Amino acid sequence: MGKTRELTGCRALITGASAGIGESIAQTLAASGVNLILMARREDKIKTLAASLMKKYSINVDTYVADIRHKDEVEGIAKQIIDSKQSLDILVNNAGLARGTDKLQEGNIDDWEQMIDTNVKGLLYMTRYFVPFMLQSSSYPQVINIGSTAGIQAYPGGAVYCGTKSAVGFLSDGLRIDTVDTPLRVCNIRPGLVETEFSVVRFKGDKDKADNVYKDIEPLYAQDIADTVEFVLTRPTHVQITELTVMPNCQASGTIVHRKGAKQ
Ligand code: 8X3
Repeated sequence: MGKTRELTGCRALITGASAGIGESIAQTLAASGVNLILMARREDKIKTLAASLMKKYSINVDTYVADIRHKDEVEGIAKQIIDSKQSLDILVNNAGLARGTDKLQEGNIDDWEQMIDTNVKGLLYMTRYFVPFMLQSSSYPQVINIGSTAGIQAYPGGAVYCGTKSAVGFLSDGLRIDTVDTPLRVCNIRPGLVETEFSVVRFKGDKDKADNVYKDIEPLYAQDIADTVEFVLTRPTHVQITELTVMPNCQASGTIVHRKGAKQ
């Protein structure tokens, strides 16, 4: 029987750490004594979060402002982190977004590019620039990619978002295959409906439309996904959870959701 993996003293990099699932993961890992590197576009948010986590948990937290769509920014940050000569044990590729619900044949190309550049290319840049360093610096490295139930089954108006999240699944599998002769563990966590800024971003600030997504249901909360991440990370090191789908109890698949008062 293997021992639960101890996280205290590990170092984790989280993208999209300024809010929602990323922020909850940062809070949860900090409470387990993990030193953090927070990456996001919003400097004020990650700086405030870092200050509060350092004070509350006596851990080290570094912050880097970056848009992972920009390869040079990711490369520059990787250089600084590698030069710091501290290990990197955990990479949480959490940054991602959905934009719009247009039919594919009428879709907004700028929206497509933003989703593909962040959810797929940004994740690839992070993987390319950080995984070799993790393999070299950590005894038990782990990559967690935040995918989605949208990557299992397409839904109306979600073709490109679903396509990007389906790509996250295959990129997770590909990385696991290409590093099978190393200690790296790779997990694709696929959340269903989680109430965060996700829908406000998708509907470009239209709060009413966003609220409708979670109307008459109890969705998941960001903390539920952070708890899942912690569960995956703390399995004994010979155990690799390759993918995990987490939905609220009212959801049965990407498209089947029971709303209070509705007839099935
Ligand atoms: C988010 C899940 O169903 O809102 O990745 O697309 S869904």
